[in-house]
Amino acid sequence: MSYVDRIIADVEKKNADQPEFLQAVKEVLESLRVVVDRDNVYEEVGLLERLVEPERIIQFRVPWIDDQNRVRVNRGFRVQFNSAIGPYKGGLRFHPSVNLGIIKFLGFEQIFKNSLTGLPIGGGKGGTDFDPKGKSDNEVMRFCQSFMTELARHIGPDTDVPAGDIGVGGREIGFLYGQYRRLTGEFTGVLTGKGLTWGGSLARTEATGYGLVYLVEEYLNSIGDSFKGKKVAVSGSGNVAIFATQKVHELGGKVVTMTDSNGYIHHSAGINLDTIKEIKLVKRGRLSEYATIHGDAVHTDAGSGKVWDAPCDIALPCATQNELDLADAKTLVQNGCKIVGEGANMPTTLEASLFLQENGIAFFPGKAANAGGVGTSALEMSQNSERLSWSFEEVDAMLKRIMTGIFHSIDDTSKEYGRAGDYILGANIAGFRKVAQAMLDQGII
Ligand code: NDP
Ligand code: 2IT
Repeated sequence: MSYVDRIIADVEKKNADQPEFLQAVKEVLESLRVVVDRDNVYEEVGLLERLVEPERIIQFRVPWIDDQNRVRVNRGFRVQFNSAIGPYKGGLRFHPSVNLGIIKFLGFEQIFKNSLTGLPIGGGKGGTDFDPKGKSDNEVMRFCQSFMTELARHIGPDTDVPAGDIGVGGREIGFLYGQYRRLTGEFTGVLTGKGLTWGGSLARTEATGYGLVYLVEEYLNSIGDSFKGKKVAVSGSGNVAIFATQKVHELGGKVVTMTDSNGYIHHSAGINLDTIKEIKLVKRGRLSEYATIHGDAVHTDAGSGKVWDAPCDIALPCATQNELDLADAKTLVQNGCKIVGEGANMPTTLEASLFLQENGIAFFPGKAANAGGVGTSALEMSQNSERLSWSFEEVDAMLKRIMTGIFHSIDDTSKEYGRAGDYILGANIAGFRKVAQAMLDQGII
């Protein structure tokens, strides 16, 4: 049995109840065969065994009191996966579906993503099964304060720096930061995605969506094309989806769809982002309201059809994991889609991503395509360390450099291994190399 097969079998045995984690590990290890099965050094130092086991898992109780004075209890997690190249870095997800397996998959992906940015950040992720939907601002504040009361003892500006993810935006980061500061008495860069008046970086809010579009644009430029005139299907209507849409529109493309957990809208005239921002960022409402404002847009309930049924040139899944399956991939190919760029983490199932690649679609995995968010978080850390803040234009230019750099790094790596255009392989190997070298250099720890 090869080294990779042995590790996959072992991970399957030990984590049978964590399907998303198994999916993420298998995808990465399949790509690494051509590296680790060629050189015994990795097996000799047990590198893969160490890579798939988090350095530390913290799980904790989060008690809080709701507006009816009832005691509620949620489960909190922080998975500190790998700190070989820098302090743990990765978001916090607040969503009822959160469990340890999901946080582990996200933390594992984060290791390679963070490495691809070229910046010194290790991989981590956290979250809770608390559902911010329908909660008052005061309930969210009390929850965040309780969550941080435990988390604070495990994080720090040089050890572990959390940020946002699904269900965690500027409001939540504010409440979390306030509680950290109150507990420790320190004003440090312990979180990213902070407000602009208290240490946040310009362009961090836009960074994930903008970065996704910068990477895809660099690919398009490399084949003599651009976003101009392209019809784009976007899923999600949160932070990543909104700013991806904004940048597509700036570059002359047209986004025609968006989704939330209740369904999707199709607006062939092009999505009106002002309306989306008002519904989603100001009112925290439902996407279906869009169709009551724009009479020529159609809303389809979840269960009655999927966003990937809409014909498009480029698909940008920006909502959540496994939202694009094999049947969707077949529909996309049939409808003439040419590019899929993952704004979300692992939105495409394994079978779907392989089908897309086999059918000539340029497929950009999330660990490369959505790395602009964490990359800009690392720029926020740099600004906090030097106690300066850079202009929007400076940060945006660095973000663009990071994303074009990632495109060329994964493209070159795919060619180096004789698999030109296999960006899954390119991203996994390019991300792995730097972390593996650091682990080799630092001994068996
Ligand atoms: P938000 O909470 O801002 O938005 C999430 C969007 O996805 C909402 O429209 C939400 O709909 C939808 N969604 C979430 N869960 C589900 C689900 N189970 N089924 C259907 N729809 C769902 O999150 P972000 O935009 O920040 O994150 C989106 C994705 O991007 C995630 O995969 C995240 O991990 C990834 N990502 C985020 C980064 C960031 O900087 N924020 C960086 C890199 C990746 P509804 O409102 O109905 O819940
Ligand atoms: O998945 C991700 O990369 C994020 N949610 C952003 C993490 C960060 O630390 O900015």
